[in-house]
Amino acid sequence: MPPLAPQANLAAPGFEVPRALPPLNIAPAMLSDPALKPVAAKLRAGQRLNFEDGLALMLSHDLLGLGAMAHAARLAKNGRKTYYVVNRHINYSNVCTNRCRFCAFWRDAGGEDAYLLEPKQAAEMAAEHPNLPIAELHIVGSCHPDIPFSYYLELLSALAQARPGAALKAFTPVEIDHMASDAGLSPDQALDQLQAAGLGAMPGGGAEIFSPRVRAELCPEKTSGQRWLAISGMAHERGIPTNATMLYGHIETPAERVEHLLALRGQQDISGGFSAFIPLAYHPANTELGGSGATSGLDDLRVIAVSRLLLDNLDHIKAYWVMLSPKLAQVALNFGADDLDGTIVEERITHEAGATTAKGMTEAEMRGMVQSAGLEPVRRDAFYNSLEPA
Ligand code: V47
Repeated sequence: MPPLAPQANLAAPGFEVPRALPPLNIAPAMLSDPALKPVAAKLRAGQRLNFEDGLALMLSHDLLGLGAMAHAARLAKNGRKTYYVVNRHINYSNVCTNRCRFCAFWRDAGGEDAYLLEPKQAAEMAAEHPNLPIAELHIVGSCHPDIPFSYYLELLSALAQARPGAALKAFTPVEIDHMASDAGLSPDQALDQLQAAGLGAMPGGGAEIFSPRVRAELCPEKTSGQRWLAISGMAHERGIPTNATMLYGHIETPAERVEHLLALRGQQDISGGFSAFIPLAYHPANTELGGSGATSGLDDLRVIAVSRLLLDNLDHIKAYWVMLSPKLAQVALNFGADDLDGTIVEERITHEAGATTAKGMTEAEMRGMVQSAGLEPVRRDAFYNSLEPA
């Protein structure tokens, strides 16, 4: 199946689409899988990879070969800089009508531990730890069946007041789609109002895998892949940067992964506002879908490496330590990733699904992970501005 066609959005004047990768210096001797050699030749020539190249990468077991190519791409994009953000996650509600089969976070309205935070309660959480230099509030919830649109505006205003120094990175394209349609607004109209209330950036959740086959099986109620891309493009048009994700390690095929990555690349060619890509490793505990266990370390590193190579027009690839474990996330910094995400304080979505990692990390721990990998830690804000002293 060909990649999904990206949605045609107006050019996003606030963003410059990052240039494709420069020619990379990859010695043929680094590769043991013959299928990687033609891909490496294209990378050496500075050519863009296509679907067949992506599939060869995604099927390869030559982890060191993949890592060598992806690390060269990472060094070309970001040098040894390795980003992290002092942030806090706040999940305003877990009541969700989508009932995705891979998700352990959602509850039905009225369920035992269903909750909805009042804007005031969320603001109190944001104001905790006043001495932490929190640069970003990561706000994600659910598709709640009966929240008025005014709630989301009040939530943003309350958070902005409680933590004026922090950017509000809030609401996935799926949540925007849901809240807009409930309120009888178009996503464009909803984004305008949210931006006026303080929305500064958007997280990349809800993308899952764009394949209609997989969505029909795992999350038939959810916003389609095409709409997810289109709403991301609408945010970019307004100068709101967003992230992109891919949930992998469930029922998707290698080809569906590659199609997903190429659809993101196509959208980025048009609207240019994706800041970072975050592969999300499926955690099966407490989900309806279930599954035999966690993703393998080889697959985690392969997805990071292939993402770095295919997404030549995105600047940053995150190794999300919550899902990968800090140890593997540190290794991933040599397999294409240049960002560890954040300090988080309290992660809930992956922990409901069985994550055994800590719920948050200190800045010192994050810097230590980077430094002991021989790389250069850079504290950033939500927009990848460096917050280090010059
Ligand atoms: O949207 C749900 C995924 C996402 C499971 O943009 C699961 O900076 C694994 O999007 N196993 C939320 N994943 C996390 C997310 C995110 C995280 C960190 C940074 C950013 C960013 C975004 O987690 C959901 C869904 O795609 N998810 N259930 C599960 N069982």
